[in-house]
Amino acid sequence: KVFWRVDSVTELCLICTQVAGLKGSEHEDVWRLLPSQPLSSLFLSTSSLLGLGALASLTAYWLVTRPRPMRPPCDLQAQSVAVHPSCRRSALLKDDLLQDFYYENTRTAYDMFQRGLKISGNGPCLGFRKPGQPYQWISYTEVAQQAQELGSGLLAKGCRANPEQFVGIFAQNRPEWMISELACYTYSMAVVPLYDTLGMEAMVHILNLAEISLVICDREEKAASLLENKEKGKTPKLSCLVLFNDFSDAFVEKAKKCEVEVLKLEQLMDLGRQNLKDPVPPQPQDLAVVCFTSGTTGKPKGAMITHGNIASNTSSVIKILEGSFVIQQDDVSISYLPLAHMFERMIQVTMFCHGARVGFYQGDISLLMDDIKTLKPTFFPVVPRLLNRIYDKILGSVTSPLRRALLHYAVRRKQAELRSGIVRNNSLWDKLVFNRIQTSLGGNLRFALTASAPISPTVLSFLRATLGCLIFEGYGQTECTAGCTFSMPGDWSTGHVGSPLPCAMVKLVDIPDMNYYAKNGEGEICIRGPSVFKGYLKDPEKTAEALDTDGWLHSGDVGQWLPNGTLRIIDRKKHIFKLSQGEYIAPEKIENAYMRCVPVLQVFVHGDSLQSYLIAIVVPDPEVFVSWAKERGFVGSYEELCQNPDVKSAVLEEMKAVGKQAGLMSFEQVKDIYLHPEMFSVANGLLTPTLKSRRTDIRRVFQEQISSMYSKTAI
Ligand SMILES: *[C@@H]1O[C@H](CO)[C@@H](O)[C@H](O)[C@H]1NC(C)=O
Ligand SMILES: *[C@@H]1O[C@H](CO)[C@@H](O)[C@H](O)[C@H]1NC(C)=O
Ligand SMILES: CC(=O)N[C@H]1CO[C@H](CO)[C@@H](O)[C@@H]1O
Repeated sequence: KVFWRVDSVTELCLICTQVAGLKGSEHEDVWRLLPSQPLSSLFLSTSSLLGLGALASLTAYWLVTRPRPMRPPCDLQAQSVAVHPSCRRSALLKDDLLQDFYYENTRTAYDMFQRGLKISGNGPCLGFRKPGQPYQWISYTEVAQQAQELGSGLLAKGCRANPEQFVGIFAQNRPEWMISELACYTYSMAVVPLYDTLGMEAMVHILNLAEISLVICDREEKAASLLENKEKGKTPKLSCLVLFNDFSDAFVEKAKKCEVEVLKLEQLMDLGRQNLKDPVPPQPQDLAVVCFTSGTTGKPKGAMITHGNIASNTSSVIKILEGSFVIQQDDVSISYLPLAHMFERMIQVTMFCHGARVGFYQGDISLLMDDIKTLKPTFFPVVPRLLNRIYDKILGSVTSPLRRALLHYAVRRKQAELRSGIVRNNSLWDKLVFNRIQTSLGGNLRFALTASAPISPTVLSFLRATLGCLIFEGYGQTECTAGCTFSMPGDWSTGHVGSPLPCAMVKLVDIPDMNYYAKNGEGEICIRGPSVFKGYLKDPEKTAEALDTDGWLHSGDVGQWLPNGTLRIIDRKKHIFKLSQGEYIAPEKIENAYMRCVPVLQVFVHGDSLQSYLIAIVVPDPEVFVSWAKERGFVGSYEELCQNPDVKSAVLEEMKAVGKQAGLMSFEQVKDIYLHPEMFSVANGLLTPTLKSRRTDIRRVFQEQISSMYSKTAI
């Protein structure tokens, strides 16, 4: 509980009404003023706040800002409906028929842009800015016009107007990216996004696999890296590079030597203008994007996403939001998440479909906050990593104990409101405490969407309170066009990823190895429906691994149905997970490396996507541990040694040395261990009959040790 002492109720009201009327930096002064108020004791709580309503000024204020709870589109205790015992669909659907599209005339990504073009009345579409300047906008008509010209230019350069024609795009997010993509859609061509983190080897593989002859790049450096491979004869098909930016004569010369033509985007558009062709719109079953994902091992796989996949996913989201959040023409979204991934693309398509605007960041993530402040977006697509940063920053900026106490108190009050379905940014607490935070995000935010990795419930619920806007969480993967579940408007509880989107059927499948059974409501998450992809490009083997013969996509994630029909992600089938900074970890590989360490008999490496480092539970080898310790000057019984922190450090050092020898990366090394004196065995339920670790059970048994290792922050 937080105590905030002031002289009397009247005085408190005066302060409150005054603070509520203040803006921005003026709050600073109030903060300085508050602690010096004469202090007697008054306990500020809900009841005393309600008591304030008696005062005329506050009553008036309250009447104006009286919060209205949001009506959820379905019963929040029954968010999905069972089709079969382990298979569920959205409660928003009338029957088991899944949703393909929302607006009758928008069944492809191309249609969706055309709809925006029609309803926007030539409104602004794509925005960009130079450092320190306001945003400039390209209108819908201009975008459509330029796309048609660019597309005609591609045709003039020998591209064919059909979905087997792949065009590479290798650039940061900017208006030209969208125009290039739309140019492809206008003539039924498919886009293949390339991005740096794939690595050159993977990119060469992609260019050859998709037989790409033309790549659109933003800068000379990127084009030059592609050219190098052509020079070495690795990408024989590559014959044309189109650049957004200016480039050097030397580059053109070099390209000419290896028979690659270099063009500026405008040149290609000019060419198209002179040879303008009528659009050849795609069909829903046509490929729109081949999205290559880099796995932990092996070659990248190209997920084939059709126009129908895109239309169904976006439509589902529009459907879920129809009661609470309708995207309007004056909505603005900020584009900074890589367009090479489906998440960002889906968001843009949704914005276009409603004639709304998309503003691009300057291309420098360190300037993102400045871009956001200038753009004042209403819609903020975001990933957990960034939300964590915002959370840390807010907490870090509040240093005085009084302010910190007030912040936490205010957050709790807002969270209580959220539980009753009220989402607002104009409560007393918003004006008093959260105003500066909201202004730093432009002050216009209505809606944020987080996806791509799980978010910590603490952070999510804290930000829902402080930002005062809707924050949804989605779960999915590229192979089902980004999304398969989504949080239901009005359900502000955390710890789950919502219920199935109207375009997806979700079922759980037994994983006997890991002790997950569908009859207990647990198992591998499988998805079927119009948003599920067609397969991996020219890779029947990988496709068969992901898609079974009945069309179910096997996600590799382990889920659990909650009683209210929402889904919780509880594990990974293949024991591969991501750390919070995005590095993939295969714990079994690391365990095998540590097993070579003399004092170690068994080891269980743990980490998850909310943590940035790994820890381990280690069972020392009873046969050698005591003598090993003695050599290093530690005496005691096996059990005693396990409890000795210095021995623990010695074991950890030894493990790190062995890990380094085995070639572990620094993020793969554990940062702390717990020495456990009892072996994992089949009898105590920690090993499977085939002597593999029962990872979930080990995690459960050592819950306490694991959280205590993570709570030591000084690592
Ligand atoms: C509060 O939310 C509304 C829309 O719900 C928005 O128009 C307004 O700008 C927001 N204000 C702040 C300070 O975020
Ligand atoms: C749904 O169930 C989960 C787990 O039981 C719970 O945490 C969550 O609060 C529930 N949601 C609602 C809206 O009751
Ligand atoms: C347009 C849009 O919002 N698409 C969504 C598809 O589904 C995923 C997961 O639910 C969302 O994250 C995407 O935003």
